[in-house]
Amino acid sequence: MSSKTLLPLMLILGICFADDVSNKLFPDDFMFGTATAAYQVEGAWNEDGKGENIWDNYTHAHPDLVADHTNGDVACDSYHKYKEDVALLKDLGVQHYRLSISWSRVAPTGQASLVNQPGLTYYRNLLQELRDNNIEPMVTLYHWDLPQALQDQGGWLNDSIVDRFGDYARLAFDIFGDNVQYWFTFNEPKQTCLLGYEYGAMAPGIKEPGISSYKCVHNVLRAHAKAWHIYDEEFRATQNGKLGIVIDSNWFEPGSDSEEDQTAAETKRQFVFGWFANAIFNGDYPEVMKTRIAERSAKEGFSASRLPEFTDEEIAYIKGTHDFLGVNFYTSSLVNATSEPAIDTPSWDKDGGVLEYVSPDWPSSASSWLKVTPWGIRKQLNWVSQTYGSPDIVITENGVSEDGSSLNDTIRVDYYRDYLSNLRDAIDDGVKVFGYTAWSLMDNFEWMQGYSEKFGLYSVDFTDPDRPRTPKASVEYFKKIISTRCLVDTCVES
Ligand code: GBH
Repeated sequence: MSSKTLLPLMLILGICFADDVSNKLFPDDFMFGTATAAYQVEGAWNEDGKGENIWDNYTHAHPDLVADHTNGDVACDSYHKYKEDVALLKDLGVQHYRLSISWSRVAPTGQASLVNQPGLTYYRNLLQELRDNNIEPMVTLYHWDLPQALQDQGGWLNDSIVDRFGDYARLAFDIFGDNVQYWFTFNEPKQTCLLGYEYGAMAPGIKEPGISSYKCVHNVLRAHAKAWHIYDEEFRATQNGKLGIVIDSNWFEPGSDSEEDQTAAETKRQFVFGWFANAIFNGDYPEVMKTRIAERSAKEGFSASRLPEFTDEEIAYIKGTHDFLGVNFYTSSLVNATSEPAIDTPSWDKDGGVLEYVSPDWPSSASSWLKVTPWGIRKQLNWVSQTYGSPDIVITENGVSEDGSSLNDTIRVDYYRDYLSNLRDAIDDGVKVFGYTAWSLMDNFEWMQGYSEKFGLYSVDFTDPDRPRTPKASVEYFKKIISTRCLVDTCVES
């Protein structure tokens, strides 16, 4: 093609695609980072005194349930390669790194008075290495890997776990807090309780729909509040950090403009996001959850609502237990009103009572659940901001999967560009979002999908005992975004 025909073509393509991307600079103090989680990257599952956790137990007992029959025994071997990981972060130029602490590595049975020194040393070293490289750690206390000994006592269904978690949080603040300014109690508690106790689709694999997931969340919220108060009363004055929770949700877009579908979408948002956020910001479960679950429980013949109640004292204790908010955002769904589900066996889905689906027009990824909907992050951020009084928000996870067939991961480059562009628009909308965390630094153990779905900026060779990391094309792009604070070739001041 001659340059005469090529140039207009490039201009047209440029207008169609590039112009949609924000050309506004990100604020100077905006934080870019990447994330991982302990069980997904560390490996060393039984080394140096680490205790067994529910993911060790579940994957060893049921290899058939994991897509490629793998587990996190070795994973990315970050337990031994953490200095290399920090070097990658340094090279990316990130402001922060989000990691999680493996509870059973620091307290093998879950009981904080029985610590495992090498486990404490590992995280102290990792946090120091980050500090030495000017990378701000964001630390999650619980990214799904409960000590098995606590699961054997009922896990999140046993009320005593609230104190166990509080003790563990205190230990973490005490030992690591001098190096941590951003704490998260729980990562995606919805997944802990729905996949773990409602659908039985993840560890610990309990399937008691409509009952145990509510009980699980009840204790998770109490445990979150306990950790926040411990931090507030015992550590804030000296450590001066912030503590929040990470909530995940799709953006729920009404399937039509009808009043019914708009209400249905809002109901779904409350059942997913409000379940946690309404409690933490306002002290209690959303009205629509309380009403619907009480009504359905009565019709099902329960003498009380399947949704547990907080006492007035608990409401006062839980309300306001946030210094900021972590939001994991990946994708969107459409929601329509539908006829009331039949009264038979209870479930969280029937309690919500709406119809959720995706548009066939939305581009796919390597994960069945993840459709590429960049516009959704702007809507989600605006909704969260408006619903919960304009909190400080950090996107704690956002990313997309591919199958690992090419290091030229254009799907990820486009995904980051388009989602970040919408995030930049949300800043103009007035949302106080101060950071963005790409999931993930590197390919890792993607839970029930094993190593088959790749979310990493870096590829990891899981057949090589050294687990070498290789940059994908998205590394160059993410570096450029971080160094220029700009998504396109040239940006304007905001
Ligand atoms: C996050 O979960 C997690 O925090 C992180 O650990 C994980 O690696 C990352 O996202 C990528 O998945 O297969 O249809 O049963 C995001 C929420 C919960 C979405 C589990 C996928 C399984 C849906 N994920 N869910 S399905």
